[in-house]
Amino acid sequence: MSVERTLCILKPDCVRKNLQGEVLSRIQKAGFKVLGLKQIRLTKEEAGAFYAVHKGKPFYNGLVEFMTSGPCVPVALQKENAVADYRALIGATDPKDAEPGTIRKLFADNKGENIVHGSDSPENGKIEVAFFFPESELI
Ligand code: DAT
Ligand code: MG
Repeated sequence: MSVERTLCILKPDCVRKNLQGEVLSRIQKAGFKVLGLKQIRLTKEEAGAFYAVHKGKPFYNGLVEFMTSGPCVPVALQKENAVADYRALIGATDPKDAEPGTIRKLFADNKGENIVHGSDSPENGKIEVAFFFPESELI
């Protein structure tokens, strides 16, 4: 196992529900180190670019709409085996399919509004952290 970076985004539903601290606390208790964190409001262009891999899918426009609907909180995380461990902690994309005790099972309303983002590979973890944080903002 090696030290990896993974990008968490506390999505607009998480911020609207005032769950930023609750969710981040669970992430920190699971051993993740917070390298960087900020609250931003994504533009349509930024959200579209971040989710470019999903362009053309039926949920793409709704996803961009949701991600720009209010502020969100990107969090750069680091840990041994961060990508897989973080995905296990948040649970499946659809909270209906998520394991009991996972962040999405506990807090998400549906597949579209699912509280948190997580990177899907160590390579994408690096790329997605860099999407939001210049190296100078990572400590
Ligand atoms: P994940 O966020 O678990 O990596 P993903 O990469 O497949 O899931 O999709 C990115 C986001 O897009 C997901 O968090 C919520 C939204 N999404 C995916 N599939 C969807 C669907 N069938 N209906 C509505 N939203 C969906
Ligand atoms: Mg994904």
